[in-house]
Order: sequence, then C-alpha cells, then structure tokens
Amino acid sequence: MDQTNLKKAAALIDYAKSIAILTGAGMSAESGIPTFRDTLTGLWSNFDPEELANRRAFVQDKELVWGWYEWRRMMVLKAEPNPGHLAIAKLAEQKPCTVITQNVDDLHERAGSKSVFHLHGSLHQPRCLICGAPFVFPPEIPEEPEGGRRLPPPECGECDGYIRPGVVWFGEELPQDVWHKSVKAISQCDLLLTIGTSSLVQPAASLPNKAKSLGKPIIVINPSYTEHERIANITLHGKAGEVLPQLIPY
Ligand code: BV8
Ligand code: ZN
Repeated sequence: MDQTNLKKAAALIDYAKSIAILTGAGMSAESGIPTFRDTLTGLWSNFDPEELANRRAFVQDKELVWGWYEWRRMMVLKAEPNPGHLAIAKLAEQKPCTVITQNVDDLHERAGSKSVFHLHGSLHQPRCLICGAPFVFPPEIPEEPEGGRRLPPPECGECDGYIRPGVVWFGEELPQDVWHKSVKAISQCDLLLTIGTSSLVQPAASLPNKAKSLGKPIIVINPSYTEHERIANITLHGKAGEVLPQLIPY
C-alpha cells in the first residue's frame, strides 16, 4: 500500500466535517459474501447477473430465482461484519457519516452504522410481488446446499401472489426517497469515499460524478482499477478490510 497516498487520504478524512461513503459488493467480500458476479455459481453459473436479478426472470421461473436469493440470504445471516464495516461505523462516532450502499446485506448496520441508505433494497425485506404486503421470514437460518437449489417462494398471506426478494432488480426504479436522500448526502458532504464497487451499475455509479461536479474530494478504495479512479483525488488499491482500519484507527 502506497504510504504517501494513505497519509494523504487519512489527512482528508481527518479534515472533513461530514463524509459520504458509497459502498458496493466488495465491501462485504471479506465477510465471505461473494460479489454480485461471483454469486453466479452452481445452478446459476451460466447466467448473467442481469438475467437473473430481474422481475421477468422471477415471473418466468420463481423457484430458480428464489433459490438464488435464499442461498445468498443464508450466507449473509451466517456472515459477520469485517474490519472495514467496523472502521466505517467507528468513523461515524467521530463525525457525521452517511453510508450509501448498493449492497442488499445488513452488515453495515450490524457493524454499528446508523445512517445507511440502501439504493438497491435489502435481502431482509421481502414482499408480495402482487400486492406489496411485507413478508416476515421465519427466525431460523435457511440451510441451503452449496451451489444452491430451486426453491418455491412463500405465498402471500394477503392475496394469491408470491413473495419476492426485497431488492431493486435491473429495470426497476430505485426507491425515490432513498435516491433523493443519497443525492442530498453527496451534495452536503465535504468528502466522498467510494469503496468496493465496480462503478458499473447506474444510477448508483453516477453519484461520484455528481460529487466531482460539486467539487468534492473523492477517495477510491478498491483492489482493482475502476472508472472512478479517473475522477478520484486519491486511489488506494487494496481491500476494504485492510485499508479502512489503517485510515480510521479503531
Ligand atoms: C434503473 C440488487 C430505470 C439485486 C442490484 C444507464 C446506463 C447504462 C445502463 C443503465 C443506465 N440506467 C439504467 C441502466 C440499466 C441498469 C444498469 O446499470 N446496468 C448496468 C449493468 C450497465 N440499471 C438498472 O436497471 C437500475 N434501474 O435504472 O431503472 C428505471 C427508471 C425509472 C422507472 C423504471 C425504471 C437498477 C440497478 C439495480 C440492480 N440491482 N442489486 C441483487 O443484489 O440481486 S445491482 C448489483 O450489481 C449490486 O447491488 C451491485 O451494485 C452491482 C454490481 O455488482 P458487483 O460487480 O458484484 O459488485 P460491485 O459492482 O460492487 O463490484 C465488486 C467490486 O468490489 C469490484 O470492483 C472488486 O474489485 C471490488 N472488490 C473485491 N473484493 C474487494 C473489493 N473491494 C474492496 N475490498 C475487497 N475485499
Ligand atoms: Zn399479496
């Protein structure tokens, strides 16, 4: 890790009065949660993420799609927040921080982060596909085989619909209240950290560009190159769970 860049990034964090933090699937990688593209193994290995994470796929084959989400939910329930999540929660004890996550897990919250906006929904908020009635999962952790299996989704208790995952699928609009709060957090922050996202999915990936247009400094943390490096003030090539504790001692 480039120590000069690390020191510069730590100084920007230290100097900032309020920080916005955009996170992607890479944030949860060290908790053992495969990134979005890596979750396509076994039964789903010959799918493209966009083919599976959309409403049409669910309507066409609800057992295939529900099985994938239950396997992912099981992994999240068995996972723990990693040092990167904990460092972000610690930072929020020192100054106002808003986490804007593309992730559908609850690891930021379980690490102690209070202000978390879920741009793409949550695995823990399923609802009826037809009437939208919320569904409450049974308390036990699903025991899904590695590589997953087809699984019938629960039926809605209010109508003859089926329960769908509480996530934002490709082709679906992001929750407008969450989107507007996220844009506001970007406008009000004086530093943006963007961590563990391939910066491919829109409109989430447009948020760093918005920050740049408003003259906000940007720090990118990712083991590999992403487009946002081009607009970043500092890029730290490393893992979230390794870099963040060096930036935010806790
Ligand atoms: C919409 C929930 C319109 C589901 C997800 C404009 C231009 C081009 C395309 C579009 C556009 N506008 C809309 C589109 C279409 C589409 C889109 O963006 N397609 C892309 C692929 C081109 N967008 C949409 O459909 C959005 N909807 O715009 O609707 C609309 C408007 C009005 C009315 C009606 C409709 C909805 C997008 C949301 C899709 N849902 N998630 C689920 O989880 O199942 S997105 C999903 O994929 C994830 O949430 C994640 O955000 C995204 C990418 O997944 P990954 O690649 O795994 O993760 P990530 O990108 O974060 O990459 C991993 C990174 O981590 C890598 O960089 C890696 O290097 C790094 N890493 C690895 N290990 C570590 C690490 N980093 C740190 N530490 C480590 N240890
Ligand atoms: Zn219903």
